[in-house]
Amino acid sequence: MTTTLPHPPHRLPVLGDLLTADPAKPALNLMAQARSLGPIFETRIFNQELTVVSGTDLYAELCDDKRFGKHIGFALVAGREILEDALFTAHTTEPNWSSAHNILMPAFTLASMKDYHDVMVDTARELIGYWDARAASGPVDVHTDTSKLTLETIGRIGFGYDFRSFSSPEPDPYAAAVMRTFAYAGRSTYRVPVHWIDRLVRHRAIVQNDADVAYIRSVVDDVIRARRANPDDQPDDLLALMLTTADPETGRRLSDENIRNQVITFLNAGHETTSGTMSFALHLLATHPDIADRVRDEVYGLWPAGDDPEPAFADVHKLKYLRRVVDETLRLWPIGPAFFREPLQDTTIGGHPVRRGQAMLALTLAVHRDPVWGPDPEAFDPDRFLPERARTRPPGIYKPFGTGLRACIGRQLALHETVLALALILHRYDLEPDPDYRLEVAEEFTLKPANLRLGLRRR
Ligand code: MNH
Repeated sequence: MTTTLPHPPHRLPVLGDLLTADPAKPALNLMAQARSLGPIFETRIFNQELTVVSGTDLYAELCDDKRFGKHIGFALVAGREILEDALFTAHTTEPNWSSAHNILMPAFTLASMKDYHDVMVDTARELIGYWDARAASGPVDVHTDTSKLTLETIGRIGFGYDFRSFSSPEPDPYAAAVMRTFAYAGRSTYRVPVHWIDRLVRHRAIVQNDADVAYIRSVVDDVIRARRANPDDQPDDLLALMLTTADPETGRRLSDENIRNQVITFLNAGHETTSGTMSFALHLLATHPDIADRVRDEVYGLWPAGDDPEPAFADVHKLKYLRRVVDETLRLWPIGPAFFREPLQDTTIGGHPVRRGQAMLALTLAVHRDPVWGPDPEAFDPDRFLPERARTRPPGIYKPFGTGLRACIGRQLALHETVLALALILHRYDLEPDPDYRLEVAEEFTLKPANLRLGLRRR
């Protein structure tokens, strides 16, 4: 049995692998290191050890909820300081995790998407109106604008909040604060282990973040207070669900403070991820015109060219090729490029002993590009997701939404919103890539295409 794992070269005392780490692009860097270090290796920055798993068999093993669970470490620690035991940052054993999970799950089923469909159509039309007014004067800033779309959608579905992203010239102060806290958490992957040095190094960022967090909390607290004051006048949204429902298993209710943290969690988790998916898909479609043409044929089959589409809920599920485009986009660019796991007991994985509770990373980004995907895993080929081709691959290697109990609760919502928006965009515009643009991927907790601009021509 092997007892020592490979680690990056040039390891130093105290600093560990700091020299070979890349705090700006942690997942991309770990994927590159995995190519030479193999399916399981170990990194250490200061005193923080992390076992990185990128081999397909070991990754599938790490996803077994009977032996491994979600680990709250690294960037999630920074998130937890703000969001405490809300869904994303809770330990699975905390009572608020299962209560919130039980209360909210019914709002995220495929059938529940019917309730959100009209809001999604409205917000997508707002994006298109916004682009109609701008496209003639040059390329649009894709990711900024898809993020406006997804923030509007989750703001309205989540707690009846309209950020006026498309109508107001200035970004909403709440939206701006959310963006900054997100970037802050993304930069907090590794911290200097000495508390006062850490505070000193990050002083300005910490002051700004504290102010942002206080502001975000006050906005949401005000909304909750207003709802409590008018209990009979609840719109049909996630906030109302949390305010009025008890956990069906235990009868527990969520506290107002916890509900506030859940709302903020949904705004964060539900917006940059979905917009990143849309942005990468638009980049891939713009650079693969043959695939964009196939999508357009499918879309025109539902809503003839020239018409103003009236998308029905069921239409979204008829767009099977477009759905494969989205699946393939999330294979190549899983917006959550990795997730943390920990052994529930001392155990071994691939013959290596691992201790209960130690930090392990399931490196989705690398697994999604493993040779098991076929001869050219880097190529954009939506038909990989044809059922007959999917059946030829081992199970458990495609996890853009995480795994098991702690998998993404918003998966159906994200997929419905993404397919719908892309369909309407391709119905309306030809995508004209900037010939000089080379895809540049930024990592701020999630992956996103940096500085992506696209020319849009009304069809
Ligand atoms: Mn989402 C968990 C990816 C959209 C709300 N999400 C996760 C995880 C991944 C993920 C990966 C698991 C993280 C971990 O194990 O630490 N999420 C995505 C992607 C998209 C996405 C790729 C879009 C595409 N997520 C959304 C949307 C919402 C949402 C939309 C809300 C409306 N996600 C969550 C929540 C969790 C989560 C809440 C935590 C669930 C839990 O642990 O119980």
